[in-house]
Amino acid sequence: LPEYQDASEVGTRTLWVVCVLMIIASIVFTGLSWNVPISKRLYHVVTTMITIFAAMSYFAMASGHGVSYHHVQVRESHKHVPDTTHDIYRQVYWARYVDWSLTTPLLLLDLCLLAGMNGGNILMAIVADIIMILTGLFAAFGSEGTPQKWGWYAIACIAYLVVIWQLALHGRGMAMAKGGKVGKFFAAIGGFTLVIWTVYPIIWGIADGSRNMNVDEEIIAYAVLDILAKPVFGAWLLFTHQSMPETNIEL
Ligand code: RET
Repeated sequence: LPEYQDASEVGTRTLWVVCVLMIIASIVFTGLSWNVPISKRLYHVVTTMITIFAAMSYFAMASGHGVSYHHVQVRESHKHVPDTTHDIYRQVYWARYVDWSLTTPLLLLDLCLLAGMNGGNILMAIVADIIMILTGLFAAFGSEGTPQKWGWYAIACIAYLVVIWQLALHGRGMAMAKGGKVGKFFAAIGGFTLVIWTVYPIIWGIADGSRNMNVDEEIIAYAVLDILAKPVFGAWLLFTHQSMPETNIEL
């Protein structure tokens, strides 16, 4: 008999809770945007889109549509009868990758605009980020125990290093050049982003990579990260932007 590894009540309830939080954040950010003239709403528009995409993705995952079963491995059923095997299928929430492929470029856009980076560097950071998410998706559906699977993961990690490189080097440099206040704020929110984002590939390696985390634990870990990376990041950015005219942009 095959074994199915899937979310319990706890995992499903967590997905619904995050879905509701993302909707609330979208409403709050929309309200905040009404306090500023339409021509100055770029950060608000970008940040609100991020939580709207996340709400849709969490709705898909919670309602059972953004997920499919992936054949994980064939394992021997009994120690003493080595030729009886059974298949293991594990839920892979592919809707996450749809979400991330849209929202991580938008999160980066927020940071790039804040820093005042130029078009070329912004595009390189965003394209590297899309490569990171898509190769992460290939890794998630890669056949178990094949070198390709970790090969895709390695490519995704290299792409992630390109993203960090763009932001830490060019982003920080440009932000510092805009003046002490913007530079300090960019260093703080960029450092926060760096720490949160770096936990994603670690969770992936434990959950999807080496299967040392069950589906519920995986859902909870990503839930905490997603709340920090989207609503908390967004609120911090928008409130600081509103009280810091130096962060205004001509776009
Ligand atoms: C994957 C696996 C492959 C290796 C790497 C990854 C990085 C993912 C990141 C995700 C960030 C997501 C955010 C979501 C928003 O809420 C795809 C997990 C490097 C950095 C910020």
